[in-house]
Amino acid sequence: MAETIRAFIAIELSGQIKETIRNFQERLKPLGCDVSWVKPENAHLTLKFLGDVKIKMIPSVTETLANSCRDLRFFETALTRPGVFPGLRHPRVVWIGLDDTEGKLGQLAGSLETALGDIGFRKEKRDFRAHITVGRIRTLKNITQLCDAIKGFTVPSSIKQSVGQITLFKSTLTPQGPVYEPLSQSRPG
Ligand code: 2AM
Repeated sequence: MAETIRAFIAIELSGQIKETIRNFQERLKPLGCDVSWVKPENAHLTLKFLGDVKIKMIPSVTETLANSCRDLRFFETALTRPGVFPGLRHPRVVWIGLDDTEGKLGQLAGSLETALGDIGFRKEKRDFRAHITVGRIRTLKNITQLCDAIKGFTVPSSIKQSVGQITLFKSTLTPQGPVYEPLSQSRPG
């Protein structure tokens, strides 16, 4: 049997961003919705979900990340606003956005997509949207209250996130929720 691990590539978030996520969730939790909230300490910005990866592929994934990072120049982004995917009519995921008006996050995700495609990873069909998932909606219980509260929440514009490193994570699904473990980190060369 091929040994695999579930893996993804992400940007780790600052303590200040995690604190904002915690505050946002604390505002929404009393609404009594049926949402599985992401633990703030687990929150991240996913650049590429790899799924089940053969362990023997991990060194070439790490090398691909290092190569993609060579063109990465340190930059800053900031939290924008919260929202839901795919839209208010069928909300499934609660998120907070990250500013990508300059397209740098999209370019980074795109270059990873291309480089990982070259070593056999399936291309993501959906367009990249710079977001942090903060909750997954299980049922539509009290959904109107949830959507109204999300629309009414203003994220302080001063909350910045620096992007100068990408992390390959191992994800282990447990009954208590996913456990994420960094396997390697790549920085600009
Ligand atoms: P997202 O919800 O932030 O978009 C780790 O599981 C991360 O991989 C998740 O935070 C999720 O990012 C992303 N991901 C993308 N596709 C996924 C899938 N099919 N199953 C699980 N996670 C996926």
